[in-house]
Order: sequence, then structure tokens, then C-alpha cells
Amino acid sequence: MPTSKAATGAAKGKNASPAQDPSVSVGNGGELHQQAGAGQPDLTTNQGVPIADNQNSLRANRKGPTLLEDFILREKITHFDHERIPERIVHARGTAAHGFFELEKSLEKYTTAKILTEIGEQTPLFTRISTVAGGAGSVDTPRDVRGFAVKMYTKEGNWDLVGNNIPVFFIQDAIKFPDLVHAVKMEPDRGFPQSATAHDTFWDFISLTPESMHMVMWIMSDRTIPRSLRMVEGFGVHSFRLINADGDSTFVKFHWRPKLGLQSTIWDEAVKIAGADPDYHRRDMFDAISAGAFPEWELAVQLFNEEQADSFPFDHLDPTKLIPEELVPLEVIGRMVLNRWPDNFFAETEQVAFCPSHIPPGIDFSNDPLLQGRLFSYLDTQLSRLGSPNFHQIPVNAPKCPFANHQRDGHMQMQQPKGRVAYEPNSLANDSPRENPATGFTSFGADESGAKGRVRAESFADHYSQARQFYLSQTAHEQAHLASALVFELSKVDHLHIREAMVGHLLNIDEDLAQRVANGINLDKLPPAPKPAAPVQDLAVSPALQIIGKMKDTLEGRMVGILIADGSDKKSIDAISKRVAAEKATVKIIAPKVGNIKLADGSLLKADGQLAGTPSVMFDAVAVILSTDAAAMLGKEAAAIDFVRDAYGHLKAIGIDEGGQALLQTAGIDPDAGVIEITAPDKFIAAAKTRQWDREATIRTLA
Ligand code: HDE
Repeated sequence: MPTSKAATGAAKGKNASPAQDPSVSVGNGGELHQQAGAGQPDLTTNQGVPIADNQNSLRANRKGPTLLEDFILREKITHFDHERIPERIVHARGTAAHGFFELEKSLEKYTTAKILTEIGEQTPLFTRISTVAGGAGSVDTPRDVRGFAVKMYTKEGNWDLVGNNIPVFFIQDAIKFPDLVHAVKMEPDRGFPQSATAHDTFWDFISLTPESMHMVMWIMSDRTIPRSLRMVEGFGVHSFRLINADGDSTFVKFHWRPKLGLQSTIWDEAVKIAGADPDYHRRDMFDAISAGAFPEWELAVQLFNEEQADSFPFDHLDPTKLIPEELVPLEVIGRMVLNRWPDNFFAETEQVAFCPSHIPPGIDFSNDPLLQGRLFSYLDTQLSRLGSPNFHQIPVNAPKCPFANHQRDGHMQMQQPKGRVAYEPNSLANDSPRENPATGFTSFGADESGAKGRVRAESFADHYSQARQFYLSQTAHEQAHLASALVFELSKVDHLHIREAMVGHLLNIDEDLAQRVANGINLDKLPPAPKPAAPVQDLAVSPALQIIGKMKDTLEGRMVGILIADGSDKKSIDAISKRVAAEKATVKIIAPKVGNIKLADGSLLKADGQLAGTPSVMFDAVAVILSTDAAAMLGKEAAAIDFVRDAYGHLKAIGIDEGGQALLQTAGIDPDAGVIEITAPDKFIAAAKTRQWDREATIRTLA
């Protein structure tokens, strides 16, 4: 294998000019050759043959045809041609990092799984957070569910908790999944829209699938436009079982809760980020980990037994239902820290193979019919994506505990087992692996009875109660965003009957919501509501379902942009930068040009970003510190006007000095409580920690 050192060697010479670097020579055609010198390995083929010339193919003569004989060219190009593997049909775009899980509270009473019983133990893990609908090259900020998949390399085998940032799902049975995905993906005749639910086929399917209504409330909420992957929750979604040493089973739901709290973008902001930085979330995660600000989540569980489950006003095996925290409180048992970016995106983030069927002893599945289907699907997917039953040998997928069995051969087998015995039981190899009834995986002995059939439990029939509970649990701002998201999406649907059908469903959720959406899409009268299969219940509201309620009063992990220009006041910039840094947030200096900016006192300050390429959507709050001359100059600059208008429109705190005030005036912005004199940094920091929710009604018509 060519070593990556070859690349390092090449990089060494990169900064030296060819004229100065003795290892660089110029060929006949003026091309540059970098030759291996001391400490630099030879560039070789995959067979280890040293390569003399990596710039020219083998040709019959100087101007002649290229020869088939050129095995170096053919090997290089052939490998290149096969660089891609099929992208994931869903969750193709993802960002991942290594880290660990540390247990803080033992669940020994409930499970034998070591990862959940050994306090203080750090289990290595690999977490991949993804969008669902778009391709691998799509943008990071569409309105979409985020996948939240964690592979924990436990001492007893890998545990893959493959969840989402939303605790419920669209459908109740796995057999409907291909239809759901076909409906949401690009429409097959036209090949668009990429990465969007706002189109006819998605809403057509949804309007004919009442069980999706609870999930619809979640996806139309701001949960699907997160500010950062570091600020999303993760949910195992399905009920799982924990099995203790006596073989008793307890049901469990898993929750990952971000240390930085929940934070979302404003829809208009998410749309603009998509253009300004398509890699916004990936870069954010990379930057945080590179800076040592490691993203962290708590792992919390909801534990309940069969009897409690029977008393719930819903069926916990139905994946379109959640268990409100108010009904079964969350117990925090440990934390996950992501502290290492992958060495190689393809080898790790792309090749990681999650399977919900990967669980260690002490954890078991429930009968959730969606989970049951997933137990089959993911292994099958890995076989087609990674092309071999040996995908578990790829380093990111391999368990970190010993593993051994009698499975052999297959495509890309990397192991070289010794000996003549590849079967069990055997009497010929005493040291060959054997089953272990004491510590081996044992399924819970659930009683199963009843008639076989393509059936669904009556207890799955209530499709509206929790949707209603979700909507009514939101703050007024969140309700307005949700209704407006529905208006936006349905306005992109061409077929009137689909729009009407959706408003019909909304009537079963909340009449006011239905009316708001009907007004927003200009329906003359409300369509009829479909008859619910089960009566809609008025469940107690659950404030834990809000985002605003779960935002933390912190600036930690956020970013403040300071717009400056030649002549800006150094003291003001320094003062605000220091305060922001003290809050564990980052400052970026934005100016009309990158490089050094000459401040009023003659000192130089390096700008991190150029104004036109670094709009205010990149920041959680902004400050504008300008001389009056610069303010007048920037008043004629569209990028500067957009910078402050968008910051205002996205409900951000804006810190200003006199020049900043002048720019805001030119932009036609009426200062409100979120526009703060930079001489009051504490006030600015307090405002920067949240959004100026009350401003929204003054600048945007929401449904
Ligand atoms: Fe997945 N899902 N899914 N899914 N899913 C995949 O597996 C599937 C479902 C989830 O970062 C695929 O390796 C079926 C629920 C995540 O690599 C595929 C059903 C939840 C990821 C697949 C579901 C998820 C996937 C595509 C219905 C939340 C990305 C590539 C029965 C609890 C993992 C792959 C990563 C990926 C099938 C429903 C989460 C095709 C059949 C519910 C986070 O196998």
C-alpha cells in the first residue's frame, strides 16, 4: 500500500518555490517534478513498485499515443474510477467524530450490560449525525430530520444506537418505509427537489398516512433546522429492553441531551446559510473539535415496566408515540464526549456501518414493528454499500473487544485464520471459539401468542392525540414557526387536493392551527376533517417538548461576528472580544477585505472573513464597530446592508457604536431592545444568549 507519508513528503515541498527547492526539477514540457529526498518515502504503485515519473503517462513518442502497457497509469486511474461506493439511500450526508461514553450511574438493577453497569468506564465510540433526504453532497441546513447514530465499542461487542433527533417516526410498520423514502426523495421523473420535503409527492404520501401526523408536527417545528449538530438531541426512538442477571426485563427509551442546550435557526437564516456555507454544520463540528471545545451529551433513560406501559394512554411499541418526560422522568446515567475528528472522511464517516441489530448482552429489542424491520434492513444495506460480508473488519466497524468465530472467506477477507478447523462443535482444536451460555447474548423469553396475519394492533390507532399535545405544548413563537413552515411547504405543493387534505388532518390536531394554515395558503373555507380511527384525547401539555424551553442561558459554543473596517476603534473591539471569549464563545472579525485592517489608533487587526463571503447568518450575534467614514462607505455596500438587516431579521442581538448606529440607520433598521450600545457589553452578552423573539412580529408575517 502506498503510505500516506508520500503525501506528507509532497506537502513538505509545497511551500518552497520550485526555484529554491533542490528536490524540484522542471521536465521537458515545463512540468514540475518533486523527487523523494532524505526522509521522504518513494511514491510507489499499490504493488510497491517505485514510481519514477508521476506527471507523464507512457507514450509511444513525444507527441504519440499513450500505451496500454502503462500499468502505472492504468492502476492509478482504475483505482480513481472506483473511489466511490453507493451512497446511503437515506442519511447520505453525515458528519462524524470519535469520542467516548462514560457511565456515571449504574443500571445494574436492570441490566447485565457492562457499558451500563461499570461506573467511570470510558467506552470508545463513533457518532455520525446526518440529514435524511439529501445526497452526500447536499447542503447541511435543509429542513430535515437529523440522524443520530452512535457506535459504542463495548467490551461485550458493538452497540449501535441508531436514532434520530426526533423521538418519533413517520410510520408504524417497516413495510411502509420504501414508500415514505420514495415520496420524500427527488421526484423520479424530474430529479428534484434535492433535500426538501416541500413538494407534491412527499405531502401526497403524508396526507394519505394519518399515522405520520405526530411526526409532521416535529418536522415542521424548528427541530429540523438546528443551529449546530452540537445542539441537537438524540433519541433511540423505539422502546428497547434491559435484561438483568435474573433474566427480568425492563423497558427503556434512550435520550441524548446536548450540554449546550437546544438551539435552532430561523427558516430564512437556514436558507441563507445553505448558500453562504453549504458545509455549515460539518465545519462547525470540525472547528469545535479542533479548538478543543468537545461537544458533549448526557445519556438519559426512561425506565418502565410492562404494568406501567399498560397504563399509558398510548402504546409505547408504536414508534409514532413518545413517553412524555412528565409521565416517566429521565434519569441521566452518563455522558458522551466527541473529542477526535476522523483521520479520513471516507474510511470512517463514509464506511461506518450502523445496524440497530448490534447490541450487547443485557440489552434486547422490543416488538416495535418498525424496529423489527430495521433489524433486517441495515445488515442488508451494508452488504450492498460496502460490498462484502467482511465489512465488520473495516477498522471503524471492527469491535475493539476480541471477536472470533468460524465464519470464513468472502470478498476482501483481511484475516488469515490458521488451522484446519473452521466449524463448531469440534474435537480437533481445543483452543477454537465455543459458545458461552453464561455470558453470551440471550434473548428475553417473551411469551408470544395470537393469530398470525398482516395486522396492526388497535392500540396503534390514535394518530392525532400526541400531535395535538406537541402543538399545544409549544410557546407562541414556536407555534407560529410551525404553522408558517406548514404554509411554506404546502405553498410549494401544486395539487390543491393535497393541500386541502393536509388542512383536514390539522383540524383533528388543533382547529386554530388548521385555520392559520388555511389562511396562509388562501383556502376559502376549511376542508372536512377525516374521521379519526380513535377518539382524539386531550393529553396534558409537556413543556419538555419545546426548543425555547430547552435553550440554555449561555453563549458557550456560539459565535459572535464583529464587523469592522479601517478606522474602527480598537478599545471597543477588544472589550467585546474579551467578554465573548470569557463566555466560551468565539469571535470572528469581518471586514471589507481579509488580512490586516488599520484601526483608528494605527494598530493592525487581522480580519478572519471578507464581508461579502461572511454574512451575518454565520453568527449567533453581531457587533458593528465602525468609524463614521467607514459607516458612510459601507452604507453603499449591499453586503454590509444585508449583514445588519439579516442579523436584525434573524432576531439576533446587534452591538453598535456610533458608526454601527449610522449603518443601521442607512439600512432602515429601527433599534429595539436587542440593539445595544457596545459600551454596555453585559447587556449585549445577555441579549446574545437568546433571540429577540418579540422583534419577529414587527418584521415578519407569520401564519
Ligand atoms: Fe434508517 N436506514 N431505516 N431509520 N437510519 C438507514 O442504513 C431503514 C429508521 C437511521 O449514519 C440505512 O446504513 C428502514 C428510523 C439513521 O450511517 C437503511 C427503516 C430511524 C441512519 C435504513 C428505517 C432511522 C439510517 C441507509 C424502517 C430512527 C444513518 C444507510 C423500518 C430511529 C446511519 C444505512 C448512519 C440509515 C433503513 C427507519 C435512523 C437503508 C428499513 C425509525 C440515523 O438501511
